[in-house]
Parts: sequence; C-alpha cells; structure tokens
Amino acid sequence: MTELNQIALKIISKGKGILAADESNGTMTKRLESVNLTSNPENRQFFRETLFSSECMKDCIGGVILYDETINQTSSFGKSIPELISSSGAIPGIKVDTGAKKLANSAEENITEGLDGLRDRLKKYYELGARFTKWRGVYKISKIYPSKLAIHTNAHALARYAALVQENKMVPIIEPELLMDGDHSADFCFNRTSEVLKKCFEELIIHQIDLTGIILKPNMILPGNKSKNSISIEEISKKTIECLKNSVPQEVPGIAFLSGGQSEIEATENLNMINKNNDTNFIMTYSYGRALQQSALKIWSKNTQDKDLTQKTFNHRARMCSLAAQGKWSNELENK
Ligand code: 5MM
Repeated sequence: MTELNQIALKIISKGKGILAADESNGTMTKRLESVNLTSNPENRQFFRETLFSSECMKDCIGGVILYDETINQTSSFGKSIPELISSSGAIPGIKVDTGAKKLANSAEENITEGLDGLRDRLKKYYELGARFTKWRGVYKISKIYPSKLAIHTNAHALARYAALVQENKMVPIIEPELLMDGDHSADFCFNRTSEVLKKCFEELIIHQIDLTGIILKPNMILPGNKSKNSISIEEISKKTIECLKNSVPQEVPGIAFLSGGQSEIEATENLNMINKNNDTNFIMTYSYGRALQQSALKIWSKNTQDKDLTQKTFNHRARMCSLAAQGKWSNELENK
C-alpha cells in the first residue's frame, strides 16, 4: 500500500466522509448574507472553527477541505486551523484551483484555472499541514453541453493538477461536477457524466497518476432541477452505481459525492441507498458542503454565541451522513 493510498483510505474509511468547507470568500459571503450575517475573516473563522471543534469530527469526518484564508488562520483555541482539525484525527486538505473562468471559444462554459505557480503553492500548503487537495471542474448540461472542448480542457487541467499534487505527496481529489441546473432527464445526466468521467480517467492515465492515491468527487446521477420527471431513490442509486462502474477504473479506492444543491435529507437518503445497493469495491461516501453545513449555519446565525446548539446541529447532520455512508441511515434515526 502506498503512502497516498493510505491517506486516501484514512479520509474515507469506516463511515467517515469529507467536510467541504472550501467556499471561496465570494461564496461564503453569499452564504452568510443569506442568514443576515456580515462576511468578514473573523465571522468566517468563528463559524468554521465551531464546526471543526465539534464532537462528530472524531468519528464522522475523515478530512476537511479548506480555503486559502482558513488554512492560514489561527483558531481562538490558540492552535492553527490545520492543527485543530488534526487534533480530532481528521486530515486537513486544501482547495487549490483558483476558480472557473470563461472558456475561450465556448459561449457559455467554463474552464477551471490555477495551474500557474501551483507547484510552489503546494509546497507551502504541505508545510501548513495539508495532506490532500481539491480541484473542481464545472460542467453545464444541455442539448449542446458539455461540449467536447469543455470535456477535453477540464480533464486535461484536472490531470495536470493531480500530477503536481502527487509529486508533492498529497492526495488529489478529482471533482468533475455536472451541474443540476436544467430540465434534462436522469438518463441524459448519466450519459453526459459517463462521457466526462471517461475523459478524466483517460487524461489521468496519460499523466501517469497513481489511481490508488486519488479520491473521485462526482455528482450523483439525478434529473435536472427543472425536470418534470422525478425518479425514485432506488433508481438514482442504481443509475449512479452503474455509471461509476462503467467509467471509473477499479484501482480508485473511493468515491466521495458532492451534494450539488440537494437538500440535506435528499443527499443523505440518496447516499444511503447507494450504499445499500453498492456491489462494487469502491468506498462510497460524502464530501458535502451545503448538505453538511446548511442547518448548522441557520442555527448559528440566530445566536452566534450558542456554540453548543450549532455543534449539536452539525453533529446530527454528520452522524446521519456517516450512517448513510454505511447504508445504515433511516427516517427513524433522522428524527430521533
Ligand atoms: C464548498 O463549496 C465549494 C465551492 O466553493 P466556490 O464555488 O466558492 O469555489 C465546492 O467546490 C464544494 O466543495 C463542492 O461543490 C461540494 O459542495 P456541495 O455544496 O455541492 O456539496
């Protein structure tokens, strides 16, 4: 077992998943303002360190993805944020892309940037305690999207990123996210997602990536959020598993889904069913941002001094996701 494989497994094994707390300041500002709070470095840190010092960090969270501002902050407990995360047994990680920018020669698509100077930034993040990283490619779905150009360029960038990350002894999370926006069917999402994943792995293999030392962070197979045809949780799970089986090489140790705009309960129920039906060797877990933090943020916004209630809310959500990652979640446990 290589060192990278060990890190990957430590993050996603035993019912653990990933807390995606890597919102850039723009996104975090939207989240905080949506609950009438000011977005400043102090508030961003205070909310995040409240989560990172919660009880569930020990059993349910194997890794936390941070944003550049956060990995450089010192918590009010005196420890640096990466030390605070490590003290619970979880592994600190860092988002290293610099965001999705307009893709030249495509009218409405994006290419994720951040390769320039990445090798040096990675060295700095390693020194700060990061042992894994994240890069997100974002793809629109419609009759004409994602285009060949977006599929090709984003896969190439993801592979170049992954090579630099492994060179620096960290595990790259590969996140190709096909957005839920649109009226497309789940089958359409299935076909487009398969195409994107296959291209990503083709590039990862060309770039000689050690596939045992990565974590894939894909979307689930869902109908678009404006689609008139809803499908059952059972169908979502079966289509998601089939898509991954057909597109992901066996060596990949695990898959940590993004929540992508699903509600907390939807993201939990769907992951639970995926695990009940999982007949692959892949570990299937969560790398949720919104689906782990939404309720906790709402509670925190009502009284930012009430750390206990905020942590209780986050603990519950993380425990439900952890049960789902083992196929052991139920409505009864959710509402207990
Ligand atoms: C936490 O949100 C991350 C995106 O932040 P920016 O858009 O500000 O860069 C995002 O990459 C996140 O890690 C994934 O999309 C998963 O988050 P969700 O909320 O979809 O589970």
